[in-house]
Amino acid sequence: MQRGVNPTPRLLSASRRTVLAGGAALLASCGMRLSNVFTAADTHPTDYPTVQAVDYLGQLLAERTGGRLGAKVYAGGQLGNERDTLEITTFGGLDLNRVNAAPLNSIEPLTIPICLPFVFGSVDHMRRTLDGDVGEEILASLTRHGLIGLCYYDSGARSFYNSRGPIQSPEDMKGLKLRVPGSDLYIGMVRALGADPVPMPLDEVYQSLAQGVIDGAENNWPSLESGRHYEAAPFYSLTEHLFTPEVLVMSKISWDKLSPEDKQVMRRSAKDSVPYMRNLWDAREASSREVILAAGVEVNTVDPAPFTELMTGMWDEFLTTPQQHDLVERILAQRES
Ligand code: GTR
Repeated sequence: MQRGVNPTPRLLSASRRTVLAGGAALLASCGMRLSNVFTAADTHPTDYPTVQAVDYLGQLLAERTGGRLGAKVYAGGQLGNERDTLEITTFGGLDLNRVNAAPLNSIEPLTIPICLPFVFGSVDHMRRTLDGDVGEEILASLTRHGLIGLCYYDSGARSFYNSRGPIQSPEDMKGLKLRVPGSDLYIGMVRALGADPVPMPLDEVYQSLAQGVIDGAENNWPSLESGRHYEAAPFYSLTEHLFTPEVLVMSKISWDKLSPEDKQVMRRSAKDSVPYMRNLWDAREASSREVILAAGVEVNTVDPAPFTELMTGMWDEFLTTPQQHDLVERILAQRES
């Protein structure tokens, strides 16, 4: 494997996608891979569990190949938002990308079942399902889009937060302008509750909350804390409507340049980074909760019944193929009785 030129964050910030796209195309036309240190993107900062998990994966790769392979994470969204970096990954401008499953919905419809509200009843249910054949099938479906699905990471439960007041029932959501990731499913979900969905990338949420462009959003404890969104939206209502996982993908272009042995090392190391990530996640969820509560955020539990009814009522709109229905049935079959 040849050592190539690694894109630097400084170069990328000037005109991120264009420069990256141009560089990748040039290297691809020369038949070179970018580097044996895989470039990885993440929207979260360096202390976030997903970033640390990919760092750990890099260490495993280095250990297992005598330093021949490794990974370098460009954290904090410095290479662009998830939709953009996914596109870049598909054409080989990035080797690895840790994204949420939601932006994959518009790329591969088989990712929709694991993003449906209330499809998972708990973190254990989500972990168990994704560790089994359902998880593997969805990862494999990404290959036809130029992405190798390597593993899932945790993302806890997502709930609504806003600047107006506690949400006790869907009635309280009428007319709220709520940010959602760019996924039709999330847009439909917020509409089903009577609120106004505003799709936008994560890095614009803090500013938009502070300026009153949006009233709120929905996310897990660590994202609410890490992006300091709670400062501008001090009401967190525990709807726990989504357990959408994170997904680590590799560019198929980068993958195809690996030897069969290195492919195995990559797959095994990615899987081995999952328990490491889950430990970090559990600790981070607890510490984020403490920070948020200490900051005086009003946190309330909700009766999930009316939310479940409205949000599961829109599932069928997004399940258009027998394979998707089959996945949903198999996910539900793994619920605790
Ligand atoms: C976070 C997730 C990010 C991103 C973000 C969002 O929980 O880790 O990958 O998807 O949510 O809402 O955009």
